Amino acid sequence: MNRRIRFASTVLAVLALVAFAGTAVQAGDDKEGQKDVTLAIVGMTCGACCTKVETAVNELEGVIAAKADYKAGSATITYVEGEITVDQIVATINEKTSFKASVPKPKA
Ligand code: 9UX
Repeated sequence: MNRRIRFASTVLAVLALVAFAGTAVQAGDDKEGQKDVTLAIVGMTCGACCTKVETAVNELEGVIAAKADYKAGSATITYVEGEITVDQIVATINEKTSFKASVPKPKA
């Protein structure tokens, strides 16, 4: 009986640890060094324009996701800080596409 209770509590402790570790890793993946930036993009007029911008940016090391919006004239890019800079992303759009990207104005 005693052995059985000890075994059961060990199993519970291991399960709790695994669950906790899993949560910690997920939170780290979501947050550590990851940032979003919304750039102003001039010249996009259709969905294919958006795809051109997204494709150019997604090819970069350190970029996790890119979503352009031609109606808003912007693109939101998720990137890893330390792997790429916002200036490098802007430069890539300006060099690899026919659209004009610029860094957003700093918040007041
Ligand atoms: Mo079509 Mo968007 O040429 O430029 S991709 S309007």
